[in-house]
Amino acid sequence: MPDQTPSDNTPSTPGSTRSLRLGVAGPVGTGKSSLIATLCRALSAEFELGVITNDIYTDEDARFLRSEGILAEDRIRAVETGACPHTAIRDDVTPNLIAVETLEVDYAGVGTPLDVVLVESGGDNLTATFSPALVDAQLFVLDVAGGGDVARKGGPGIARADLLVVNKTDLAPYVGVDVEQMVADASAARDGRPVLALSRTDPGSVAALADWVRSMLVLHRAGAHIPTDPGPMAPHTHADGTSHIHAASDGHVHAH
Ligand SMILES: Nc1nc2c(ncn2[C@@H]2O[C@H](COP(=O)(O)OP(=O)(O)OP(=O)(O)O)[C@@H](O)[C@H]2O)c(=O)[nH]1
Ligand SMILES: [Mg+2]
Repeated sequence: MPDQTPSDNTPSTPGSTRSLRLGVAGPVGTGKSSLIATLCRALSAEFELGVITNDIYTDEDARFLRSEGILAEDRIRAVETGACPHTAIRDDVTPNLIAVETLEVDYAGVGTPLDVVLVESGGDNLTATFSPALVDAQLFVLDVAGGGDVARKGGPGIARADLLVVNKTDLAPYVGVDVEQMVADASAARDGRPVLALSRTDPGSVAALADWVRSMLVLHRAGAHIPTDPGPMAPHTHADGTSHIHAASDGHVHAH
């Protein structure tokens, strides 16, 4: 286990070979695992990749990704959070950080240091974002099936993730969503930060996603990307009746 000093997740310095740790967050079922599978398919010949999945009670996402057969099974590891997804990606990132570092150390040890580690959050609501202590950059994934107005609802992931993905655009005609309008609404909420309309069935959009990862890796390796915090989460209630109050400091109180 490497030293876990506070400086461990500071921006990489030029020449650093530490992997780019890339978070993928967003509401349940918006296509996070599928997006990771698509990215692995697009980039695995070019880069050494690893994946950490987060599920509350199972390793279902890791199983799905392994079943896709794109990466060696051992490159895909599951963290069973046992708690709300945002707890594991934001409030106490230790199990995830250990999983990422162990994966990195294991592959560096056999001479194939990882270039990118993708970390999938458990599906949550619009409020969950990664701590910059865990990932260098993060994508927030919405889908058209969640409704064209979701992009207008805001929240830290929509407003300030490094990339906002509007996923499953192939479904737009079936759910009556105007993708251009949804992207325009999202862009307006993001102050110029990038928005990508994506469908795994649209090769052009997949290529654009892969290009975004490549450019992020270049910035990371040059020490030119500073991980930023999309911001604290709003108080919110889960469907099972549990609620959480998050202070601006990110400390949070379990009210159930
Ligand atoms: N039509 C279409 N369906 C998609 C696309 N991407 C994902 N899906 C489907 O959307 C469903 C959910 O996809 P997942 O990748 O499991 O979503 P997720 O966000 O990882 O889900 P959780 O981890 O449970 O939150 C699956 O049935 C996918 O096949 C897409 O581009 N187009
Ligand atoms: Mg998933």
